[in-house]
Amino acid sequence: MAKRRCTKEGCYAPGDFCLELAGPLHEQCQFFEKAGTAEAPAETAKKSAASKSIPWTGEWLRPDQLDLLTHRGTPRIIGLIGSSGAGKTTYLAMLYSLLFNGTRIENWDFAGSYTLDGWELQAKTLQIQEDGTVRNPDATPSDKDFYSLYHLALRHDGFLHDILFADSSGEVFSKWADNVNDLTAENARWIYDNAHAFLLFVDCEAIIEQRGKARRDIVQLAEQVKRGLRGRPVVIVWSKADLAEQMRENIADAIKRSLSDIFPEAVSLEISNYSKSDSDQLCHINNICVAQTVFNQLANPQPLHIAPASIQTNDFFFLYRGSYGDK
Ligand SMILES: Nc1nc2c(ncn2[C@@H]2O[C@H](COP(=O)(O)OP(=O)(O)OP(=O)(O)O)[C@@H](O)[C@H]2O)c(=O)[nH]1
Ligand SMILES: [Mg+2]
Repeated sequence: MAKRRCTKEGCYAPGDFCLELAGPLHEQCQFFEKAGTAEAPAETAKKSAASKSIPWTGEWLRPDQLDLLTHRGTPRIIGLIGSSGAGKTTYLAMLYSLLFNGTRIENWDFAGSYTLDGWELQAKTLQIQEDGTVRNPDATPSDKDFYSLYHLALRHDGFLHDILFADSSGEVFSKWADNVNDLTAENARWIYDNAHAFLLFVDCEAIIEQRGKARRDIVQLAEQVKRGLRGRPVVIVWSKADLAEQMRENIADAIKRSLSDIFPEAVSLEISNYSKSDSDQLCHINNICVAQTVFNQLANPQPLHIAPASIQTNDFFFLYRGSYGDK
């Protein structure tokens, strides 16, 4: 049977991203050729039965597909937030590559994924090409209705946990940071409203190149994330930390101070996707540590420290503060 292929010039879907839709959803593209796929009726019937019984394709999930998971519990969503080019998608590609190569996340055992094709597609970009270079993932599309949720089923303390990493374009999140009601930032709003935890990416390279502007952008984004956080955990991820030494000390310190004022309890970790040795701290250890930290925080939520509002009443029942108050 002839292999289905794309008619758009220069597009190699399904072997690569769909050029038209700038993603892996080539089946939905008008250029993706259906010709040459004539199948025996029995084969077609078998496939259509399969497509009804298997409602997923292995590609990234969208919010409207989450009922795939909700029948067995509430999936936990981790939102990746950071400026454009901060290394969010590369982080996911590296995380999957490490897991695929047998690295374990302590206490969190891989138990499957509905989005293996999506993970593979990104991880493939990190494989070394014949000329010794790596391609790196393409920029995540910035249209307001583009979603890419990467699924991992993990076994922790005897229970199955469904985790979804919500990736998005940094461009969209920058618009959201300027104006949370921006009509073109719908997906950023969905991620912010629905995520159970966040990875906030701080791009060392942007700090080297843009200095004060990068600081303002990072602080503005962080303050916007803080505004409606409702106690949800945030892990601060200093990405491209292989370049960290080139950051101006005063700017890096100012950013660290601002972030620790905004998120006093957040864990900060430095990561890099460029390893220097076989068990590189920034690459092999810290990339896994980011995932482990946020998973642990999701599994053991911290109590909210909310001060009780002062009650204006003369009723002794409401005014009672426990026996310590008597001393
Ligand atoms: N020096 C260095 N560069 C990196 C590293 N990781 C990624 N990069 C570079 O950063 C670029 C952008 O990375 P992406 O993962 O696409 O960034 P992103 O945050 O997903 O970007 P958007 O999708 O546009 O929001 C890559 O193409 C690489 O060139 C790293 O660890 N070190
Ligand atoms: Mg991206």
